[in-house]
Amino acid sequence: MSSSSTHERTRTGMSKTALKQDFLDNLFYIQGRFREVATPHDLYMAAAFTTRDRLLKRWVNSAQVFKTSHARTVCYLSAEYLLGPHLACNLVNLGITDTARQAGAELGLNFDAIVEEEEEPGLGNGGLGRLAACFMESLSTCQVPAIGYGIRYEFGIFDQAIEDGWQVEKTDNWLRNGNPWEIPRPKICFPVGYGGHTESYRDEHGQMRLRWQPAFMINGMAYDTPILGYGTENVNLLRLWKAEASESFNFQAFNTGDYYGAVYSKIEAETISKVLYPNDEPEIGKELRLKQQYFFVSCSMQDMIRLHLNTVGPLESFAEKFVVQLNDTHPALAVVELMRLLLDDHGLNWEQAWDITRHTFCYTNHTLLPEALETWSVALFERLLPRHLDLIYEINRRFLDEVRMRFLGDEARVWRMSLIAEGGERRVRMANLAVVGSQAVNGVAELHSALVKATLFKDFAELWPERFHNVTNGVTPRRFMVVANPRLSRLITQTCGHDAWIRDLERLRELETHQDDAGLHADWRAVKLAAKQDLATWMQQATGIHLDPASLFDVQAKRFHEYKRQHLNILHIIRCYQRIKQGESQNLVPRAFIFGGKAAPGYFMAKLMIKLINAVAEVVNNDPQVNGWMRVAFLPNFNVKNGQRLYPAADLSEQISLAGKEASGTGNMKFSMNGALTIGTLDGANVEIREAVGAENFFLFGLTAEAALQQQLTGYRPWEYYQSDIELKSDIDLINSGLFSHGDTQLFRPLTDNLVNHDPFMVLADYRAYLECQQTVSAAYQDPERWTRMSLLNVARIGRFSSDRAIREYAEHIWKVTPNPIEAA
Ligand code: GL9
Repeated sequence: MSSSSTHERTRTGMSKTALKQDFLDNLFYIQGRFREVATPHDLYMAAAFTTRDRLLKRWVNSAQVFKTSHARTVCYLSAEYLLGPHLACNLVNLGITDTARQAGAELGLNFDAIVEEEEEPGLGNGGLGRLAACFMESLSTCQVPAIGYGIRYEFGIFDQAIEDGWQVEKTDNWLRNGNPWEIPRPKICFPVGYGGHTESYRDEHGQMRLRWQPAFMINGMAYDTPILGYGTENVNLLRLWKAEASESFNFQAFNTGDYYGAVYSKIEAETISKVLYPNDEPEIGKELRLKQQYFFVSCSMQDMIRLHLNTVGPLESFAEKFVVQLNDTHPALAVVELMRLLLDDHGLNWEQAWDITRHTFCYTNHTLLPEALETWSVALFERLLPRHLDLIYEINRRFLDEVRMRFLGDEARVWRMSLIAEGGERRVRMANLAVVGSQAVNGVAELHSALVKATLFKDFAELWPERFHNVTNGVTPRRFMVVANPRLSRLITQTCGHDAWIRDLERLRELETHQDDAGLHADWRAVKLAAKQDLATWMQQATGIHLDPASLFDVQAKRFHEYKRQHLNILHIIRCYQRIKQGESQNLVPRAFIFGGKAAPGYFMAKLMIKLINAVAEVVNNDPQVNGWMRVAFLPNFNVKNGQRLYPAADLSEQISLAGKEASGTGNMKFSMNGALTIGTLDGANVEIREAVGAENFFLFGLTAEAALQQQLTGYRPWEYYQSDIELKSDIDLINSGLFSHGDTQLFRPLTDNLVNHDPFMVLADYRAYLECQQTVSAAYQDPERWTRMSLLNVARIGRFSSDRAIREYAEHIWKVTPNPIEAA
């Protein structure tokens, strides 16, 4: 047998022998090491390459089939992908986790330690970026041809350290040790312009046309990461762009002797994909962010056009080949960029170009918070993207004519719907641009989508009711159940007698027939206890805090934001503390209160909440009088990897945002899938989770979105709650007393003053209901049989919240694409 065919066989073979052989080969030929001197990182790299070799074949095969079959393709445009570690998920999706574990054992390696070694690509802030990552995995699993486009940030979301109770941000240098999952494509590279001016000229037919003369150009180079589906040969592509200096530009400076100028322009070009912007920071003046958005959108649209011309041909059919999903407004410039490319570079006329553009895009809205709705100043646009501003004006002119015709004399409506906000500094409204340029607009949970139509886009929904949809979010059970919680997954498979639930999550419902099985209850509790022990061990080592696995693990893990109301949770903790101190512990159960989450570096209130949690933790954890009853712990650096430790160990999931503010939430789904019960408001997807799992298996409290709005309209007076509820008053006063701040009575004043005087998210209005609901939680936990049954039913009925279901809904109602199964090559 020739050596090349042997090589071929081992490199793609799924047998244990092949894995072992290939692992040692990769260790030697890629890392330049042998077993005895290899570092943990070397071992991880060898394992990653061994896994990658096995998915490349499927990937190349998929790409070939999609190319020749001219398959309709979904392009997902997202400024963020919060991917999480690849290795464990790729092994699961290849179906070789057990084989790999055995192969490792035979080589004397610790499989879990190797998996643990991977540094995750944190190319997103939170829910929105993680959703994009779940969707990419489900697109492959559901066999929908897709490309995810985004930015290859050199620095992802910062790493969070806790120092003296405060959040400290550290740069995330995730590429430092190399990234084995990506393949650089130096030949897939597009020029992107900025600045300059537009000029008119006469084309070959004597027609007057406009074109853009940018002041400077940079290049975007593609880095491809294969995204495997579960139990399918389909592999899709995540294509991330890295900014590089364009060489011709460099040379110009170089030739005139300006060496430093040439180098400087290179550095400046490369800053465009340097760093991910944290959320919840004022956009004002973030010129680099607009540059980033245009950068990746331009590369992506140029790439689609290249692919179309190479495969299908004439651009008239572009919208049949591609459907482009805009993940929030961050990529909304794609609408304008496609117009520019079709008009200026490819010679189409306005009607043709607009018809194609309008049928290409769809837009997902992820938030109603006014401060998160993007606008960019017209002045900045003019300076950076003058041609695009012209096009936006023209799109707006034609659009507003349509509005005027439909709603005669309603100039107030025209004013509200315009793509340009007038009065004060003129600004481009990216959300309005996204709606005007899309054939479909959706929210991310039923309540949110209804509010989108009734409030944010009311005028647009009146003009184009058929454009508005709902697709409730989902998460991938492969990562958040199979990989994160192998014990629970095994128990489910054993109980159901199959593992088909992993691909068809509705089949978890089969667990319902076992809901009263005492043996299963015992196993269910043992699985939860083991996960809690794992987390306790990890927390002890990471924070020095001891958690008792027998206590109720009460977890709130998500970004820090006032609307998510971590402070409501803290007020409850302080109430428990005071009750125990006063000898009123009869209705309590021992609890571990666990928090995780990052605050935007510039968001003072959110950072103060983190400090308050750690301050309360310090007092509570060092008070022997309460220690048998409660612990408070902050898990540092909540990211995908740490999330995977947290979800399986939670008994109680805190989803306590003010109703109407959380568009969907996705952590709520991850906790439920792992058997945690939810304490929550009627907000976002909580509403649908409660409907699915049954009201009797969900701890509901708080104002409805409607009641909250009503109360704010008629005048909400938080101080009245403060004055009339003595427990509430005493909890807030205890913070102000300096007990948690070594006598500093001022430290937390910004928080407490804001609560008492403004309380924009109605913490005080929901305080009493929250406390009462927490009492019903404690009572339920005291009955283990009942609790276990509730937990089991949460898992049994959570199937709807798989991202596979979400993707199928997008495919059918929004994208009009059908699955394209790939045969094994
Ligand atoms: C968010 C919403 O706030 C969440 O409720 C929603 O679940 C996700 C995904 O649809 O999108 N929108 C948003 O800007 N973020 C979300 O989590 N923020 C971050 O990603 C930090």
